[in-house]
Amino acid sequence: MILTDTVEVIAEELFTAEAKIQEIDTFIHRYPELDAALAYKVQERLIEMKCERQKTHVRGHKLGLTSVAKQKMMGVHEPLYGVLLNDMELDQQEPISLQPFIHAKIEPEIAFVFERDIKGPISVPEVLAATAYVIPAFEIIDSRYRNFKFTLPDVIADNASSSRFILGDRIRKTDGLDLKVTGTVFKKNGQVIATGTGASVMGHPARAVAWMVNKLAARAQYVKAGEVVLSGALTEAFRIEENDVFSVGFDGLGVVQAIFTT
Ligand code: 0L1
Ligand code: MG
Repeated sequence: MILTDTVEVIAEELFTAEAKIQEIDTFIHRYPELDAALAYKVQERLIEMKCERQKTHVRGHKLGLTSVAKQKMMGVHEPLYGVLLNDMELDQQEPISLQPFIHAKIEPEIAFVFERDIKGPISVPEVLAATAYVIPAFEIIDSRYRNFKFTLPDVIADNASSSRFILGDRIRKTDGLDLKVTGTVFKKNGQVIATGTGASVMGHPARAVAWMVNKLAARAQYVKAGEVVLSGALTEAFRIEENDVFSVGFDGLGVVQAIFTT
């Protein structure tokens, strides 16, 4: 099979798995040629399919596997990135049904919005200088793969397990903020389940953003002014169960909540 067919077949199966809410087997055994570079092509095709068929559009980008702990767990040495679409954004005031998810998890992240287009090569100070504001956020991840288990190329193809995201209603300029020491307290049903700091995201959330923008540049892509970038989780992700209420507070940034139903 030629590579363009491989890209089309994998993207189609991932699209269908999500649409039908069905977990599927990973692709790496069926397509041993699936490396990270080919997987990003699958991801790009999957995003095109979603934009065409769901009448949605690109809202931003996300990073994943940004903590050393998660990279070790996966046996990889670098993070990965994916695309956020308009129809993935949820409102923190609206109860969220679990029906569209296969086996969703939730994690706290710092979202960036930029006042101008940012293109690689870019440094961490340049990312911060271009930042219009940061926002407390939740990412809901949901792998299309059986038991949430995959290799790196598989999960890159699956748009980095993206599913939904929720932004808080307070925005903050980064002046006077040191995001690497920004602490977070993550609660489930009123009980603290995890704490973390910005440093767990590649030493500094803006370093994660710079890493992604530099990778995007190698594919002639960039982050546009006004797009949202989820910079990576400050704690581990937790499985979401019926009627769970999650909240997370970030020092100096504010809070965000996620209310689930059945
Ligand atoms: O946003 C994330 O960190 C998820 C990246 C993909 C790996 C996973 O699903 O845990
Ligand atoms: Mg994430």
